[in-house]
Amino acid sequence: ATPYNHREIEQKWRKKWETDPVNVNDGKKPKYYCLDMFPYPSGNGIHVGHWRGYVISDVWSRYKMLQGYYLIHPMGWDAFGLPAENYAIKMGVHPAKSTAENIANIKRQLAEIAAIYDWDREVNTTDPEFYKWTQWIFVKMFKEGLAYEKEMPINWCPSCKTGLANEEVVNGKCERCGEDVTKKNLKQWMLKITKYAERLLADMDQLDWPEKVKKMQADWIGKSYGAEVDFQIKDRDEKITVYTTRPDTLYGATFMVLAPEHKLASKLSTDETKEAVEKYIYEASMKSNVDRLQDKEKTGVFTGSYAINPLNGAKIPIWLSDYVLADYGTGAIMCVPAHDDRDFEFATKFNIPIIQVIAKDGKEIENMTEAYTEASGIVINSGDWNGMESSVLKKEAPEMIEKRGFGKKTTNYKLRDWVFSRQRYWGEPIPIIHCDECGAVPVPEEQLPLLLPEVESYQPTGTGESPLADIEEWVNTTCPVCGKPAKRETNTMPQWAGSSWYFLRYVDNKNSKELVSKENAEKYLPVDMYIGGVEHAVLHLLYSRFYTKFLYDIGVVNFKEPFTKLFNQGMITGKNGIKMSKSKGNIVSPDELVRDYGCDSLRLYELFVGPPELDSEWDDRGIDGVYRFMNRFWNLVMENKDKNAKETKELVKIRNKMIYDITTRLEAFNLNTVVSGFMEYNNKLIELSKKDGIDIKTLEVLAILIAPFAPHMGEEIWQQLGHKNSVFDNEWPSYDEAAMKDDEIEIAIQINGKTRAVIQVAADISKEDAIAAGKNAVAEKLTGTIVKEIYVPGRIINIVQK
Ligand code: ANZ
Ligand code: ZN
Repeated sequence: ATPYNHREIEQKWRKKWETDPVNVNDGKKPKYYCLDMFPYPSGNGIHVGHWRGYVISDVWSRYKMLQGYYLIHPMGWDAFGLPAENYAIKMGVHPAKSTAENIANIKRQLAEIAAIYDWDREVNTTDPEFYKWTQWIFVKMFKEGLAYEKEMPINWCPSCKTGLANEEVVNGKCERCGEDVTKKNLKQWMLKITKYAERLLADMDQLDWPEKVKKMQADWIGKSYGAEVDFQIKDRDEKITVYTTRPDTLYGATFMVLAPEHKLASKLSTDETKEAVEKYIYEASMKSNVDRLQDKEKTGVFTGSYAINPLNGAKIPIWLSDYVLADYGTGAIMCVPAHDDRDFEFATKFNIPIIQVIAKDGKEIENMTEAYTEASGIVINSGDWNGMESSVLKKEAPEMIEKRGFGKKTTNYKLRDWVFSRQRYWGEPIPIIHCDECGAVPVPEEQLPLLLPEVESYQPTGTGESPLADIEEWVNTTCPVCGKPAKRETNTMPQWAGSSWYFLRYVDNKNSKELVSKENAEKYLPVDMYIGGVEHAVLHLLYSRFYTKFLYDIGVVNFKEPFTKLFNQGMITGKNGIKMSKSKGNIVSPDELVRDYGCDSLRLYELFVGPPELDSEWDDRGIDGVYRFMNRFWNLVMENKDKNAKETKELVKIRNKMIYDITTRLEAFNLNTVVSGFMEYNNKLIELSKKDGIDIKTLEVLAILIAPFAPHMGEEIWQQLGHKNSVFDNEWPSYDEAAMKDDEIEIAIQINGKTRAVIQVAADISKEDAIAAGKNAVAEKLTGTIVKEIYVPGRIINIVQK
């Protein structure tokens, strides 16, 4: 028989698919939209790690095609952003040029995966025909009051010289470059994502997403229930309102802390404290939020003023400390050191009394060495609340406080509005014109796209203005409302702007009149399956949901959630779990592997390396095993295709079992075990083939089952079996559970030659399994030492004991 020649076979089918696409829309099939997170076209190209996600989504797509769907499986480019710009600065190449080159290169690399992308649908976020709609959405948001300008201290990356969204600050560092993030006071464009906080939280119920990601989003949105409580300031007219999730601990409040930015912060100082208070306020203004919340020693300053606990009239000192954030809750807290770790630390450091108000079994702790933070316990030292269960009181207290007139029940969200301006060149210009008379006026919709102009220097200025500010003839314009001289906004949008809605554009990418037509949106959206890395859990995945909800609200789409199902693949790492990167020099390129083993083998190996949701270490040598399997698989088909073997009962059984195993593992996304399943069944079939040969039906099923995983192999053996059409014209095979059942036989279990039991076992049971089952059946009679075990296959087990 002809040996397996991956190069010849793969080239042949690649050509054939070009002229004869297998994914056709006949207008009758239901659609299935399987989406990859689109790549950033970096100069490094793609490595075996990137392949993994693309292979997973392609396997899933082809499986859906075999189930009778018309596939939407597009690809595009998330091409605005810092890396291209940084490259431009270094090399003096226009970002548009380097981006185009990188795209061409990656497109060539992607072709090697043989993924069934529909390149007719391609989008590129830097294409004016695309970003016209990115700007259009912004204008719509502006008109709806969701895009607004605000001057405030924002996260600032001194290295990238731009402002950042909260989501882009990871452990106090810039998500892009790793530099420590500082603060800068800037006038910013903001998107009011907070208006959607409740919906973003509630609608997660509908999503078939990994629980981990849902939890990350829920935590980021951070809804909490509690109360606002008013404390009178002693000897003054003003009150301070605090936000607390633990109103049940109100009797234990022994001090109060205000954020240094609180509007009363400096007013509360006295002659003696004034200097220290001012100094403290200034120092806090220089730190970022993350810095302030990180675990390090608490700092603070006493203001000199006191507040009155509204419940018991106790006089408690008011402090300032930067562990209280200005923009959360009310920017002021009541502090209960006995039951909150941060307050405990603070009280211990500054010698403030600690009053326990919740106790396990009602027993007060003599010398507290740490806060008692458990959610349950008996209330003590709390007047008429004494004796209550604290978890009950926690729920009831907000209402009680509201009734008694010194506060109210509230909920809070951690989510903040989205800082949307970037002081960089390579992004979508924000389509706003500033007019002295009319204020901020949007560029009229019919004038979009507002093109990104050419500049002489891409260098970020670091002044808080983007390089666009230097182009006078661009900046100076006229006001679309009053016609007087006006100036263009010079900030650009963040990297996330285009990726927040690109998936909508794929289904109508040439539409010059609408972002997406109603008809296409209804027919092809939303995304059924989204596949990508988990690193975007609170960035891209949250922003996309927000954009989709907004577009739903203004009637552009008729669904509220963009991605029905989400799968996050784990990373492929180098040796010892180290991330693949150019700087570490451990990048494995797919090129030689494809050349030596073929695309199909590499696809299988990408799945075989480990459970797809986990990180897996790459080892080139493993692909040998997969390649051997491919050869054996090929040979099995070649040796049997012309034999016309009979379809025996055994073959029917193994075929059904195989369909069952492959299908259920695939449905469960256990893709590595799908590959090992192929290997096992291949071995079994090779055994059977020696006996009776393999019938055509079983060989055909093999071709169809392997097709989503190794599409060239699938097509070739389908053709070798005498078919003229594509293997993908088939339906995914179904299994017959009745036919899967093993035949059972009876085996007599003897001890010293005497039958003691009869057991039912599978007809093809192994010797070891049979003896184990037999011993188990007569266990209580095996009291001596076993000296011998005799197995008469399929009939008797005789155990000899002394
Ligand atoms: C009293 C108390 C007693 C508190 C206790 C906790 C435990 P989440 O769940 O995150 O919403 N807090 C309120 N506003 C704050 C701010 N701007 N900066 C820092 N901390 C703030 O947490 C709410 C709790 O965090 C509130 O409840 C408040 O401390 C604190 F045994 O009030 B608590
Ligand atoms: Zn005007």
